[in-house]
Amino acid sequence: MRNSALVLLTLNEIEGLEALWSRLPIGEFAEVFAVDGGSTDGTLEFFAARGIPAVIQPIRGRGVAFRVAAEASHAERLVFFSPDGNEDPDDIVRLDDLLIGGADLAIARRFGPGAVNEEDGEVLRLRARVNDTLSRVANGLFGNGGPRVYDTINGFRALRRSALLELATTVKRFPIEYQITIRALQRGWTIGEVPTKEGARIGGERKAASWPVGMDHLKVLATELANVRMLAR
Ligand SMILES: Nc1nc2c(ncn2[C@@H]2O[C@H](COP(=O)(O)OP(=O)(O)O)[C@@H](O)[C@H]2O)c(=O)[nH]1
Ligand SMILES: [Mg+2]
Repeated sequence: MRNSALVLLTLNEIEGLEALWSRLPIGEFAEVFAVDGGSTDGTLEFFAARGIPAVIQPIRGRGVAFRVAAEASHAERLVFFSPDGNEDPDDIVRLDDLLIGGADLAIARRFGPGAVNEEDGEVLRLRARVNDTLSRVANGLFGNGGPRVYDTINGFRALRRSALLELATTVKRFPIEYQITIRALQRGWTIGEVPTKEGARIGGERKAASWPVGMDHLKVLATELANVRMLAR
């Protein structure tokens, strides 16, 4: 069995959970638990019925959830999975394998060769373009000319628990992943990516409204840049 934890991130995802549950590699992981942002749609009852512990966050937000997971787990590695339909359960084990193979951070990438994101085939692909631009900027500013990271933002990712703690992240909400990737790039960590096929949301509601979340990513970019300047002085 893997000395890793499969961490399920949920805020009202009952439809996705019901649809995906049989595809999750539960038996492979030493720990499986949920970090929940305050679900009221039966998500918590779903976990309870299956004996899956759910840690309820004191404050809402995915950034908080990442830190709560690191503190709740005893495993060496953490694989974060959000059961809303966007993420392909087949990639869960692949992400952990990248860490076992030596990567410090493993990301399921929705961009680059062999990958598919939710907006492929649409005309404007606005979200995809913003995502791609944010990734290019992060590589350019923090990558030190190292290998390109195609998807600096996707939440479907894995890293060692000690690494997450060491990064001392501060973001409370969505751009936690962007902060993690930027800090990993700055440190010259090995970042492995697996091409993924992003699926459509299965049910419930999206919590990441594009405009405010996009702005939050820019704020993270600004704070991380300011940190670099401060350290350089
Ligand atoms: N634990 C936890 N999960 C959250 C929170 N907010 C959103 N999520 C989960 O994070 C995943 C991604 O959220 P979503 O709204 O689909 O964002 P998008 O995929 O970027 O559009 C879903 O599984 C949500 O249920 C939160 O505050 N806490
Ligand atoms: Mg989603």
